[in-house]
Amino acid sequence: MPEVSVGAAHLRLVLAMMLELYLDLLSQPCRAVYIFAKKNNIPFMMKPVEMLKGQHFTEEFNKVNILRKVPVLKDGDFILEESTAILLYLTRKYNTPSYWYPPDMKKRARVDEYLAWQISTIRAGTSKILWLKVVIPLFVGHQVSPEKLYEAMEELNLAIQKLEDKFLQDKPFLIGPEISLADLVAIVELMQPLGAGCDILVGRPKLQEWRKRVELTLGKDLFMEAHNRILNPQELKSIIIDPPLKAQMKPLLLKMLK
Ligand SMILES: N[C@@H](CCC(=O)N[C@@H](CS)C(=O)NCC(=O)O)C(=O)O
Repeated sequence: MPEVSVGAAHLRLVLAMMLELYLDLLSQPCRAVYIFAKKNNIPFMMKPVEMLKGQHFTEEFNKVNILRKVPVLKDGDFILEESTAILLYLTRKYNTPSYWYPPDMKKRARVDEYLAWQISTIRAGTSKILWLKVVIPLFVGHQVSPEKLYEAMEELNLAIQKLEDKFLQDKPFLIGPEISLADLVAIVELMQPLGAGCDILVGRPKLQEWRKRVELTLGKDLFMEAHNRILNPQELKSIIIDPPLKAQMKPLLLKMLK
């Protein structure tokens, strides 16, 4: 009997000390954190937060992150937001292989450069396509005009061209011969428009080869597991948006579409 209670107490302690990751795998930064933790065998407890069901607006989640965004890492009483900060924290805490964030000052600076650059370019663009084609229609009840979509695609294409010309060039990965955080953060973004049925790498053989290399290096099974939901447009289109969230967002989105 005592053994059982010691075991249970130990289990409670282990669970209480376990890293928690609040994630919605429809979100690109969440997928980057998820893939990184899994690929590096970092033990964590998954705390799913379904944004389209408004779970990021609950009181419970507000206690974790007043910014009401995912991903969030909770390590004991330490709470961290922002996917890139989370990825860097995990590389340091778990001493992950150095190729993710190379110690060489200039290579590291290149990873930093990509992580900073992508926020207002690739990330902004890929999110827009999925929102315009799939998410906004779920909220407002009709399709978005083709002109809006065209504009968003043009903007994203410019960013992708820069990704190829400035970052990838003729290298196997964005920073050099090995995968790094830059590739992980880039690939999850470029997968996002696929959820809307748009393969934005069509006609870009160099980036297509790079995508295959990154997928293989991360592991096909893990990659597919993380992207399972986003690659299922039918499921996405049938999601029922949380009614209060819909009421709150619809007027804002309609205004944005004008
Ligand atoms: N820069 C942040 C972005 C976080 C973010 O925008 N998360 C989105 C999901 S991709 C979110 O939680 N959106 C909910 C909302 O804005 O209401 C990061 O990289 O972690």
